[in-house]
Amino acid sequence: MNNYCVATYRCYDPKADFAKKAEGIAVGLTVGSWTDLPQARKAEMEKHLGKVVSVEVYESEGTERYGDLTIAYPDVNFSRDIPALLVTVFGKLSMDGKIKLIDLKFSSSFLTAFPGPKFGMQGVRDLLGVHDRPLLMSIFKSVIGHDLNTLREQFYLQALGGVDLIKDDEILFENPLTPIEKRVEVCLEAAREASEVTGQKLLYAANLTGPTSRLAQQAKKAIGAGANALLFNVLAYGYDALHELATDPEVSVPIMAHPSMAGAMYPAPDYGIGASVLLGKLMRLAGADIVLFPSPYGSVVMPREDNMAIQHALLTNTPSDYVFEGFTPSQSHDSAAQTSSLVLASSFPVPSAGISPGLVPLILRDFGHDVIVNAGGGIHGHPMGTAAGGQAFRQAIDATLQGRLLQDAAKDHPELQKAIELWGVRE
Ligand code: 1AE
Repeated sequence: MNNYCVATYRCYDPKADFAKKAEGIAVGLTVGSWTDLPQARKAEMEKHLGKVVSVEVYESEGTERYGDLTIAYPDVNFSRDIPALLVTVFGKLSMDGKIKLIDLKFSSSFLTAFPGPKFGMQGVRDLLGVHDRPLLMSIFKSVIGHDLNTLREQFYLQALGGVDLIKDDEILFENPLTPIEKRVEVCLEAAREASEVTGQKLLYAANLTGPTSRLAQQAKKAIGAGANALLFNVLAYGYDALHELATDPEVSVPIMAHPSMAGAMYPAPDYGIGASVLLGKLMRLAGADIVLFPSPYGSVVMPREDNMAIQHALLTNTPSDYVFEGFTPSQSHDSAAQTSSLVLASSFPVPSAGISPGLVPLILRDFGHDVIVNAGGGIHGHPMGTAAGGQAFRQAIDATLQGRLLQDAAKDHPELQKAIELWGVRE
């Protein structure tokens, strides 16, 4: 029996026969043409033929008519890697009119090529020894053109603020002033010094950059120098580059996926790839332990429903969210779909961009404990300095967990008070 990976597309058209369109995709992206084939050839090609799983048409007054078309693609047509899958299901099709890839499910045999995140959310918490609250991350800012001493100083101040993670800015590339192995050495030295004051552990995600052919070597150089996490601009390199790193046994630290370039792919309603596929399922499948994405609250805004869909894709343990279960219950042959939980570890969600302490109640309302609160400008821009910026966030997180209004908690905490005066509160 064939295994299939399944793609769902949202297709906008005022008049199209969506059933016919779905059939055209199923045939066109697999065997090319079907009706013209002689019977003998049909028998041979049957196992390569795509199948329409479902077609749902939505039309109502005042909204554009669209259809959700779900097509199953036989695994036998493509190798077990994300580039081959994406080119099969959305290669040429991505350029063929108003059509957006909104979901993907995989056969259990395809999934076996993807061990997923090495650490996942639980592993990251274990490394830090923090299990009872959301984590806090700070982003290095304005570090281009600076030397190691300046970097060290900025790192120390961020760490003093009580953050759990510090990440490089994604635009800090390999450079002669602060090469990755030197950065790691000085920053982790500063982390140890700050830890004597805060008593906290800290992960530093150094930005892994350079030509694709040298990424693994760079990662190992950074890890050799003591790196305990890596940042990676996944979409600029491709998911397969992440998959290679995540499955390399010597890349023994969590990998944080940055969403750079995602804005070119997910925001249009009728083109591109849905946010939950782009920044959810495929990131987790390729092995990202931590995934950043724009939040609904800050400066680079993503709709809340997209955020919630990404969160679901990163955290769900329900096999049927990822595994295609077959065409009808009686045909269901995919054993992984019937096991009690998904084998992929979950990836830590990080809604980001323009986050300030006054947004913490909203972030925790939507994401609960299982989130990393992440800020750059909202920490460095604090009127009392960078360390106070981190402290204000920790105070906002503690207050929210205790069910206190930030305005009340701020009476006991000048750092939070100043942050609220500058950026306000949204509850
Ligand atoms: C969506 C990515 C956010 C990010 O990488 C970044 O640098 C945010 O900075 P701030 O918090 O907006 O200053």
